[in-house]
Amino acid sequence: MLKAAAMSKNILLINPWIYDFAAYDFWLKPLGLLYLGSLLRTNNHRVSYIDCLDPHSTLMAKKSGKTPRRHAYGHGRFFRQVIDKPDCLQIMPRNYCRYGIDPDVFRAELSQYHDTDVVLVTSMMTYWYPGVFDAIRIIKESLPGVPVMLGGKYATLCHDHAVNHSGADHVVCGRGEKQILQLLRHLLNEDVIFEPDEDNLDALPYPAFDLIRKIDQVALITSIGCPYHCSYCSSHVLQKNFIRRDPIRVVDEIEHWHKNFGVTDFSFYDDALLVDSANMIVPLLDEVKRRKLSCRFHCPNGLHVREIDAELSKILYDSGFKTIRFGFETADFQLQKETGGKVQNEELRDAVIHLKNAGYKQEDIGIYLLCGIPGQKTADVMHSIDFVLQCGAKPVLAEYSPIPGTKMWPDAVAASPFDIESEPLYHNNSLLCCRNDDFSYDVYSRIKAKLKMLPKEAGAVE
Ligand code: B12
Ligand code: SF4
Repeated sequence: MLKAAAMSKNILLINPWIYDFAAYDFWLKPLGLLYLGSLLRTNNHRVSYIDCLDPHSTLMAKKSGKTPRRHAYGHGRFFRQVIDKPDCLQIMPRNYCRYGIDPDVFRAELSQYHDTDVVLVTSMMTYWYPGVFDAIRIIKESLPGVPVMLGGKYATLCHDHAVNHSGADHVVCGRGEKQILQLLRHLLNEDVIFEPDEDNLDALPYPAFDLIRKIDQVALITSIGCPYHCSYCSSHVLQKNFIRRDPIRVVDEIEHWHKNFGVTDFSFYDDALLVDSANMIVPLLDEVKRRKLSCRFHCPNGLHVREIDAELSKILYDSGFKTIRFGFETADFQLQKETGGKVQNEELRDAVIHLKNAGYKQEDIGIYLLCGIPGQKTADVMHSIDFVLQCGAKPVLAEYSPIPGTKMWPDAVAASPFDIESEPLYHNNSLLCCRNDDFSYDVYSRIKAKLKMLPKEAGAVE
C-alpha cells in the first residue's frame, strides 16, 4: 500500500482582515503563517496563500478603481472600507473599517481553490478577531467540509474565546510547527517527513515569502522571546525562553531574498534584537557588509535603549537602519522599576547623544511612550513627552493594549470601566480601555493633537 506521506495535500494559508479604527501597513507580514507554509512544503504538501490584506491585489484595484498609497521602503496603506461598528465600540467617535480586499474579491480568490484539503488561518491582535471570524465564515461557505485550523496570537492569548466563537474546527495555542504536523497526521493520516526542533530556529526552512504576490519587504527574526519580563508585555507568555539564531545564518537568509527575489527592505520582528549585540547584531551587520549586500533595515518593533553605545550607533547608521524606534514607555523612575526596569532616563539621554553623533537626526529617533496603563496620570505622560524632547528625540505615543496572562492584566481588569475579560474588542489600543478621570480619552486626544502640531521632526502618534 502506498504510504500516506507520498500523497501530498493541498493546503491553503489565509491571512485574515484587520477590522479596526486605524491600520497602517508598518512592515506587517504574517511571518508565523509563512514559516508554517514553508515547513509544510518541506513535508511535500502543495501550499497556496490568500492575503486578505493584500495592498497589491489586482482584482481589488480593478473593483475599487484605486490602489493604496505605498512607500518605496515596503510600508504603506491598505485598501479600506468603512463598516458597521460593533455595538460595544459605539462609544468611540471614529469610523470602524475593514482593511484589505473586499469580501467578494476574497470569495473570487477562494473559488480557485476547490481542491483544498485543509485551510490554515492566522491571527494577530486579540481585538482583530472579527476579521478572523468573517474570513472563517466565508471559507466555510466557499469550501464546505474542508477543515479550518486557526492559530496565532489571538488564538493563543484568548484561546477559550477563539474555541467558543471563531467557527474554526481546530484552534491551536502557541508555536505551530509541531502542532500542525501532528494535526495533519491525526486528521489526514499524513506521515511526517521533516519535523524540526522548535528550539533550533536555524533548522526551520525560510518562511514562504515567495507565495506573496509582490514581495515589497521581508520580515526577519533573529530570535524569539526576551530576557526581560515587563509587566505589560506578553513576550514571556508567548515564549518562555529566549532563543537565538546564528547571525551568519540570518545573513544567508537576507542574501537569499536579496539575490533571488530582489528584496532590499527587511524588517526585524524580534522582541530583543539589540540584546548582547556582540553576539548577534554586530556580527550580523559585519557579515552583511562583507558580502556587500545593499539593503535597508527597519525595526517597527521597539529596540532596547540600554544597548546603544557609540560603536553600535555607528554600526546601525552605516548599515542602513533607516527606521529606528526604541521602547522607553515612561520617564517616571518608579514606574520604570515597577514595570520591569528595562531602561532608565540617563540611558536614553546617553543613547540619543550617541545616535546623533553617528548621524541620526531627531526625526529618525522615535521613542515609544506607553499611554493609558492602569492608574497612569496625565502628568506622567506630559513629563515623559517633555523628557524625550529635551533629550532631542521624537516622542511616539503608543496606547496601552491589555493582554491576558501578563503581570499587569489583573490591574487592567480592576482599573478598566470595560469588561475586558470577556470581550477582547475592548483590548483595542485606540479605546484607551484603562482611562480614568485624570487621564481621560479627551485629555489624551488633546495631547495627541498638540503633539501633531509640533514640527515634523519632533512628534508622532501611532
Ligand atoms: C512584530 C510585531 C508587531 C508589528 C506588526 C507585526 C504583524 N505581523 O502584524 C508592529 C510593529 C506593526 C506591531 C504593532 C503593534 N503591536 Co505588535 N507585535 C509584534 C510581535 C513582536 C511579533 C509578532 C510575530 O510576527 N512573531 C513572529 C512569528 C514567527 O510568530 P507568530 O506569528 O506568533 O506565529 C507562530 C504561532 O503563533 C503559530 N501560528 C501563527 N499562525 C498560525 C496559524 C495556524 C493555523 C497555526 C496552527 C499556528 C499558527 O505558529 C507560528 C510559528 O510558531 C508581537 C510580540 C511577540 N513576541 O510575538 C507583538 C504583539 C503581537 N503586538 C502587540 C501590540 C500591543 C501592538 C500595538 C498595539 C502596540 C501599540 N500600542 O502601538 C501595535 C498595534 C498596531 C495596530 N493597531 O495597528 C501585542 C499584542 C496585543 C494584543 N492585544 O493582541 C504583542 C503580543 C506584544 C506585546 N505587547 O505583548 N506589532
Ligand atoms: S516590553 Fe520589550 S523588553 Fe519588556 S518583555 Fe516585552 S519585549 Fe522584552
